[in-house]
Amino acid sequence: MSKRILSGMQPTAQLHLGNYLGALKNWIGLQDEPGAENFYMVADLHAITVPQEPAHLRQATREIAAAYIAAGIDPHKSTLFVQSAVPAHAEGMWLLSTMAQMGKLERMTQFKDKAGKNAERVGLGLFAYPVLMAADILLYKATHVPVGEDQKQHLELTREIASTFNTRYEGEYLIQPEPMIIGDATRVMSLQDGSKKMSKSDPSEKSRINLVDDTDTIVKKIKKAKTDTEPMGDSLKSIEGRAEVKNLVTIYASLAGISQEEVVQRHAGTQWGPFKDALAEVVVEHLAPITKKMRDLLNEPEEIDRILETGNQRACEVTESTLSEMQDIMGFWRV
Ligand code: AQP
Repeated sequence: MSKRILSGMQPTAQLHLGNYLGALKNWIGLQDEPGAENFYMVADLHAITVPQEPAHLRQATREIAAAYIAAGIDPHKSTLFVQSAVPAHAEGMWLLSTMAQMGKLERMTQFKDKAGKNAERVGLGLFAYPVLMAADILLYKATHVPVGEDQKQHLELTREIASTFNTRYEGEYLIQPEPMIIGDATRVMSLQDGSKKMSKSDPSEKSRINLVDDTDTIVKKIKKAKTDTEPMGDSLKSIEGRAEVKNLVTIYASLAGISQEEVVQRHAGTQWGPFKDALAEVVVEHLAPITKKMRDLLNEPEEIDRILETGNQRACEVTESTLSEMQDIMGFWRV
């Protein structure tokens, strides 16, 4: 059976270096896997599980599509679409929600983290998020889903929901997707706190490098990045337990395409000023072409919209076929 790959990001804010190194950069290579069909969505229905300002959501949706294309998602190779423009996602979610157990949803660590002490007051959407994710995946009969560690639990739930559907209706209708753990996916931490992941929703702008940041901003943010008082060590072992230092080494290695050990050895004993200068150079060199392409695309929003429109149509074709198959199987009335 051929591979179908599906993934997406939420337009909650602009994409940052963590989104790029942890996900987007890895999607680019997947487009050339022989026989693989790739779908990449802007997950705006997921974004509204926390309140969004409408004009901001609309703009962020375009910006994320621009970031995908600028980073190398090729609309000739992949289907690039907006989740809310494909009605089957919301409809499929309802059908699947009847097969998702409350107890399992309650155990999702992302829900517990995001709801915090406010679990009684958060919206149903945040609780049901993994069921929408299951619909996203199962409607495309996706075989592989590139996920970070944090999404593995949700993907396991998707597999269980597919299995419940198949058992209840006695057939192998829905495909149980495999997680695709990308070998060199990088977890990038906040520039201000090495124990927290770099995140769109971190209130501190200094904590992250956005893909749209200009050279000056990148240099300033890296200069202000937290380190410690010791200079660079001389081996990876010597920087163990130094979360902020390890994070800067990780970013350097991922963007320069060399090992972390090599980064440490090249800069052994270096003070943080010169190391940060070298790191800023690597970051700017890698991101500048992407940022430029993103800006060019955003100056031509009709081109982005045209690409999305084509992708939305393809996504509708695929999902409507699965949805009507599910509806028939479940016994919905048809003329
Ligand atoms: N710091 C990170 N390091 C590596 N990978 C990361 N991802 C996110 N942050 C890092 C990966 O990016 C993809 C986008 O996921 P998302 O848009 O669904 O949201 P998220 O994972 O919740 O990312 P953010 O940036 O932290 O957004 P907010 O603040 O809105 O929640 C995923 O593949 C994720 O693993």
